[in-house]
Amino acid sequence: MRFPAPGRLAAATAVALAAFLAPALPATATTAATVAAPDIPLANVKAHLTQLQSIATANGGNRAHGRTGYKASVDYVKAKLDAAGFTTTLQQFTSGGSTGYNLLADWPGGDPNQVLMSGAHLDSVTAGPGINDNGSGSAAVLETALAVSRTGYQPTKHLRFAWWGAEELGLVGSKYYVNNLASSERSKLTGYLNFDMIASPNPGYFVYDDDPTIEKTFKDYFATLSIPTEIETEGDGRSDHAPFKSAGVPVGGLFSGADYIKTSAQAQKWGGTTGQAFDRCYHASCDTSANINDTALDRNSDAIAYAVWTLSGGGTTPPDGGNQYENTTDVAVPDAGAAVTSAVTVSGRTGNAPAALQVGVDIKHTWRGDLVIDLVAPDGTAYRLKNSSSSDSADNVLATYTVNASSEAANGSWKLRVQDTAAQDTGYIDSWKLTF
Ligand code: DTR
Ligand code: CA
Ligand code: ZN
Ligand code: ZN
Repeated sequence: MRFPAPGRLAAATAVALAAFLAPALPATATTAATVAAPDIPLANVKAHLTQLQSIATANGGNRAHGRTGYKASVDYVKAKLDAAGFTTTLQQFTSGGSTGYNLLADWPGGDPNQVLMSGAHLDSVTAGPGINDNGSGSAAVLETALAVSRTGYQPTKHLRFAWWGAEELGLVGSKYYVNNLASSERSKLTGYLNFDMIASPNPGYFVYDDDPTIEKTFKDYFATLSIPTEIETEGDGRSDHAPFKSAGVPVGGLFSGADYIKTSAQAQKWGGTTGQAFDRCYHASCDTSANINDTALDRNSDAIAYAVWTLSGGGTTPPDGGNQYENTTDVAVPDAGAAVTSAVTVSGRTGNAPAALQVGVDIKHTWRGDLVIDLVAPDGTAYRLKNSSSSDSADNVLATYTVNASSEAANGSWKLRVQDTAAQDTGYIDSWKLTF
């Protein structure tokens, strides 16, 4: 440091400076041919449905395109995904004079040239809250995505999840997405899995028969439960898989039935009521939280997870007790400029971070007194690791700081934030890591 930026001088504060950076033990992940899919907790899926019901109730009774209830639904789902370490994108479009939103969520990692997508439309009709149509699909896809994060799943393929807008107006959101996807990006899609109405109160177990591999994957799952399935025969074009199929993407999905009537033969194999619609509240105001069959919701949610894990091509999960998360990408620190950050995604852990979270920092920088360093937790809380100092003229910061992060959820995107507060000396973040 030669000329401190005005007002930047600060006395060093006492920060627990630990010993030297522990020798980095390579975090060897357990590599398996195929990692088993986790069970999707029904209670978690229903909790999302409860939230969507509350949102509808607070917004005129629906979650329809162009209404406040839809954007509130998007905000709810997005917040969950951001906190779980997904890279989310809101894609806007216009339909019927109103702004619509598609929500995309990418799970960092995997082969970018092989993308497996799973999706559900998040909008309801204006007549009601749309809890089965299609809160059920939306909640199950959300909880599957959260399970990917919770388990720290690192699939061979890249995973992308989607929540579509304005499906009820004619697949508007999904059509917009596919039509605006560059052909080079479209060709990377190895499959699109669609889930629209998967918890109908008088349920059937229908599997889309568009792509044979995807169809078999779902049928194999239901065979493990000894549940016979039928081919979804209401014809293509009835939901958001249609634009993907038209674009040549392999598609599949699950469906528990809408306004068609359950036959006696179907009631024989699935239970329920002969001569009654699979969902008597289809597109009606009674499509509320009470309009859900829990068994169908649970089975279909688990089937979604099974398909996502199976079709994402093997993968790894962190070793039991895996406790190190590192980012070794160099990040330049602008001289006397804005702060920069480097992130690590923590996943697969339960509960909060420890009271003695170890933060290993390796920054190459002349006159390290210029630097202010913070750890930023997934919820945005900043923990000061190092203050600037007008007297610390030594070079480089190679240290491990101990932070009491016990009030922070462990999973999510943690960031190291570094700012050079004085002119003339420069450097970069070489690497940093968290040890739980
Ligand atoms: N169009 C969907 C419901 C629906 C009706 N038939 C099928 C077949 C396959 C998937 C979905 C549907 C809706 O109203 O959102
Ligand atoms: Ca389950
Ligand atoms: Zn519908
Ligand atoms: Zn639907």
